[in-house]
Amino acid sequence: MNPPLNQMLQSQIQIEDDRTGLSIETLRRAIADNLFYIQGKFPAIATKHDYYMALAYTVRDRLLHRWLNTLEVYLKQDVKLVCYLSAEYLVGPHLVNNLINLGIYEQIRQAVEESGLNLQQLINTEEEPGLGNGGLGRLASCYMDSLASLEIPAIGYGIRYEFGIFDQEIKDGWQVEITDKWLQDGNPWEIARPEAAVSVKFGGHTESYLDDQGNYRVRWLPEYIVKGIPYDTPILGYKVNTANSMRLWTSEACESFDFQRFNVGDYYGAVDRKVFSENLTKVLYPNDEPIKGKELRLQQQYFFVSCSLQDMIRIHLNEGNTLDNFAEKFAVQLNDTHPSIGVAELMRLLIDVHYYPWEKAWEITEKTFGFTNHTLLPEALERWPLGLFGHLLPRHLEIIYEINKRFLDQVRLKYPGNNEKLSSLSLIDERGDKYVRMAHLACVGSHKINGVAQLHSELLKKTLLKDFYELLPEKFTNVTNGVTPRRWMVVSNPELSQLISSKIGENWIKNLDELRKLEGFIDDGGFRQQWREVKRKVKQDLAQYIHDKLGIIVSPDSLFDVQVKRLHEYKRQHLNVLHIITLYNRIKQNPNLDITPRTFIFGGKAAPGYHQAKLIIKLINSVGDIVNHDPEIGERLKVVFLPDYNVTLGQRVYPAADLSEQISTAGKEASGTGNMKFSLNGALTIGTFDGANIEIREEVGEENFFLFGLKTEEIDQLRAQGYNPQDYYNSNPELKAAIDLINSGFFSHGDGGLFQLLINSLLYLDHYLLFADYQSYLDCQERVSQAYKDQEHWTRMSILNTARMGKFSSDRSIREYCDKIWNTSPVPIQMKDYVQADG
Ligand code: GL2
Repeated sequence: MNPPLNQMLQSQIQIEDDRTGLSIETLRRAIADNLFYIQGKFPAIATKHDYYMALAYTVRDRLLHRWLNTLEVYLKQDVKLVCYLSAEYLVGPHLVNNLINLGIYEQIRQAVEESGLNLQQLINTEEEPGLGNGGLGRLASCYMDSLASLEIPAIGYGIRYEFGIFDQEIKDGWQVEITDKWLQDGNPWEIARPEAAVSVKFGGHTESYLDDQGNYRVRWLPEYIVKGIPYDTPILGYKVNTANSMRLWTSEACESFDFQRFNVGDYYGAVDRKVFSENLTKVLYPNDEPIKGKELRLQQQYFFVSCSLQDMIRIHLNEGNTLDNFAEKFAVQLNDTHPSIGVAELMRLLIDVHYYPWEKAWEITEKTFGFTNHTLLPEALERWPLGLFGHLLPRHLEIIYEINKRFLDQVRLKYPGNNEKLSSLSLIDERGDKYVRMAHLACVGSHKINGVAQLHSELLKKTLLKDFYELLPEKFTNVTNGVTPRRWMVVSNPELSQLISSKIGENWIKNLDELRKLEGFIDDGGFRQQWREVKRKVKQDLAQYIHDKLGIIVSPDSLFDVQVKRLHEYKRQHLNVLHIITLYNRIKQNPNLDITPRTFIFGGKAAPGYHQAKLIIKLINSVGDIVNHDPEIGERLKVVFLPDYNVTLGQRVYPAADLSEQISTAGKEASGTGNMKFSLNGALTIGTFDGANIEIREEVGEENFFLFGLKTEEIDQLRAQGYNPQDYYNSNPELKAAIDLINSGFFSHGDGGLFQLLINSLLYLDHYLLFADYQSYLDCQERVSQAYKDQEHWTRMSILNTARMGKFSSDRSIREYCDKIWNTSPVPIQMKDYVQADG
């Protein structure tokens, strides 16, 4: 009997097509085809970049089936969508991640080789999109990976900065910033959707009117309107069919020219508005944490939030809904205060555009939003001067006043006659110059507020948001951060991933708790040997990279002691430097000293206007110059500053580390996520009782973690007594010697003044308590050195670190967000008509 017609058709469709096929031959042909038809090149004139593009399009075709299928299912089933609003995404390179998530790395490698090329070289050609500063932006990208891998319908909304985080060069030891032109050679991963453009208003004034039914209404008459164009990038989950969207907005002028001006001969005036509008999404602000009230920054925030909320409403209404059930269909997460203007914007859209009564609009708004706080640093709390805010967003200021009025009524009921409470909780700071407090707006307008590690969430309740916690305790929760094991193990450390899979299978990649099974192999000497060999191999690779980039020779047998993260005084890279100088002094005093050879590796960018942070970079490089060239030191100490630390470089560095430096002043690092990446890759941590370090230590066991330094309560006590850094300087000869050596100009060609600002800030203020923690840090480092001498024991500790990192998968974090905050569940995607995900 003949097979039914649809089965016949199905089998015909499954004959390999150039855009979907996964056989090596088809992939090879597709790459050649794209080179010709998309890049317009033939092999003899094609550059590496042309081949990269041809390959990227080949991979993108294979994503598109999953992506469109996913979108279709979301549409048909009218699913609940998580909308992650984030001003930053530190995406990292797409190509290799997509190969891993599609499960076609090996096929592509062979197809590329058969074309006479090298896959690694093509992978290295990709310019990573650096649309974020540090941990906060990288977290957003890990969460996008987990959302897709867990099959949770989601859109990541953000800004398509034309210039992302600057590229860093080091000249004469100083940081030099170079514009990041990531879009210059084209971006094969995104698709523009001009048909989904929206308009965003700015400035002007409001006026009230009565509608046909006699209702009091307000309309906003803006000074100007900017167009937002979405660009979509598919974010594929790991070995599932779900591909969610990252939708980034670009600003454009509504009209290319102002024709009235053009007609009267004012050509330059005519293009002014266009240039002004397009400037809005030109550049990412390069400050990691504290930012000052810059008008353009508020414009950026409002722009992308308004675009995104209008987009959600359009999607919702297109599906035949009314806005009554908006909160049941959209869970909108505010990634820090940057998008918190969304609370006022959703109220505006509901009231002024969709004519909802205040009470109903407020109910929808509060149910829709969740707010994640990412820092306790008071200087990072966004406040906008009232004048600036009202000038740019006059209608939102009115709405915020009304929200505040109603909120303060609630406060009065709870605390009658307590003006202190009213003033501390108010959305408007009126203690001097007036400001709008964005964190307060986010707290009042969200149904849940979370910190990003247990300690941080506890401190939030005790300090920064204490009054809110007392008033609204049920809103507060914690979701400890996590990182995706796909990028931070499978992509970045294929050698270790393969070793692990050879022992416990591949399920750990989707269920990181399975790494616990490695504990069963801890007594297997052969396995420990293999573990060491992998570590040595990746250290050798990094040593080669260091040599190629910087001409410094480092030994892969030395202890790789690594601190990579943004430069910030609270992260205390300079405490690390004090340790290096102390070891240097010890060797100079006792040239035969037997110490564990170490390679100190640093990397990280400083905000361009943050002088102390830039001085710390200069200090690291200056100390390196002396230490690395001192024959008496030899191979015992090397100091390396890796320029332009970014996701791509992180992928090289984490796997090669023996020791992870997580040495922030306790209470200052909200969570940290680098700490998790290191541990996952088998590094041991030297760390303070801060952020997620505490939970990492809890998981890996205190005997497998090097803890030092004052705890938050001890710091509070010390400060209350009156902290005097001079006491430590005067009573600790090694500390004094290290500081004096810097001050003497020894590291700066005799210029004793070069580091004076930095040293004086330690001697006379030491806000981050380096001196108080110095001795404890040194003692702990000594324990590290001793431990490293026993390689068998060190390997056991390393394996246990990896084995016990299950908790720190971003999959676990996302599950918690789904349960505690978003109330969403997975929607598996079946492929129709096309080949299945696993090929
Ligand atoms: C940060 C915190 O400083 C960091 O500790 C945390 O891990 C990340 C992600 O939650 O958020 N806050 C912040 O503003 N930046 C961070 O990295 N930039």
